[in-house]
Amino acid sequence: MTEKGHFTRQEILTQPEAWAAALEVLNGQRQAILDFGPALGKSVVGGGGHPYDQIIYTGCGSTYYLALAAAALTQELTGKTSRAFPASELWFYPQSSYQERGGNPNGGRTLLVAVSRSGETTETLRACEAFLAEGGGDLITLSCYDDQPLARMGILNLVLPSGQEQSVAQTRAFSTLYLATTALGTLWAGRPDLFDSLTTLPEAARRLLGRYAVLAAGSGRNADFDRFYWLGSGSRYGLACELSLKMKEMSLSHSEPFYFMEFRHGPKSMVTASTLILGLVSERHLETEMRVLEEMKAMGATALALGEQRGDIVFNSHVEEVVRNVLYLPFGQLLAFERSLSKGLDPDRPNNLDTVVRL
Ligand code: F1P
Repeated sequence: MTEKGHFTRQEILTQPEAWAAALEVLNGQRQAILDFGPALGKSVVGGGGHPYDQIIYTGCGSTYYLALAAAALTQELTGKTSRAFPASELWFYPQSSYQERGGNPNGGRTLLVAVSRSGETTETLRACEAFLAEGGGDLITLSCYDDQPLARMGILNLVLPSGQEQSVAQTRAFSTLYLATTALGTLWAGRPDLFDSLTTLPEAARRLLGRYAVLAAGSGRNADFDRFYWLGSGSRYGLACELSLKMKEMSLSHSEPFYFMEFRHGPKSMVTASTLILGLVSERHLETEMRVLEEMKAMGATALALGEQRGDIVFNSHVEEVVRNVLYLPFGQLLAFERSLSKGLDPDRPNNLDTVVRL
């Protein structure tokens, strides 16, 4: 029998190598990705030559949160309207996302990007099937297994085997797939310089994992904490959702995500001396976000800020703000992992969960 958390630990710690391998795959697919060029207002593949109206990202659970983060980032990078829906919502309510009134008579104007670690989650497959049957537009898939159905459904299927995992809760798969959506955004934005800068992120993550492992263990194992709040705005909100889910799944703790400033509009009533707040702070709104954390500390909470230059977990990546988000993930994953172990749980096997949800 393997020790508790054996796989999750390994998957968290090998993220730098997984990211580097994924970036190589994506670099090899650079032209195929550029061919979609939605930011340039053209669809040269499949879509009849007209521009896409929107990009939709979809997934389930972790990969839905990934979709949220990716959509915000893609719109920020490219200016193209980008949204995220859970795959089940896309499947059940196409009229709320891509379906035009009276069908899609002129061919779809949506570029759908479906993300799934396994490539076999039923809701994601059904959403994609319905989208294609409806003529909703073009489909790109992002997954980790080339022998699963999703990897055969798109007009472009990007497979990143370095994200594959043994654990139920996603860590390495999530960050690797998320980094891939960041890479797509840089290329569609016509920013090859930003794409190239992504290759420095694995080393930055290696440094972070080394430098902050002790802080993650100390905070994660602190039994005084009984509630966790993850604050992140813009493209960081989806990541706050994912890290909060990690805390729930792995450690069965009370954990919730919020847009940074929204926390002050009600949720802060939950703050006590046993609260740990994790702030995914930006550079752009650093002062305002730091003030929120200070205010919560004055109410008795403990707060940790994660950010590029100032805070408790400092990236020092020197990569442009818009593409460095993936660095927020490793510390939060470690925190959840450590709390799980300290409660005697097995992070590899969260309660009631399966690796793949099938209907
Ligand atoms: C997503 C998913 C999550 C779940 C768990 C396992 O699957 O099922 O919904 O929370 O983390 O993965 P996938 O479509 O990304 O394989």
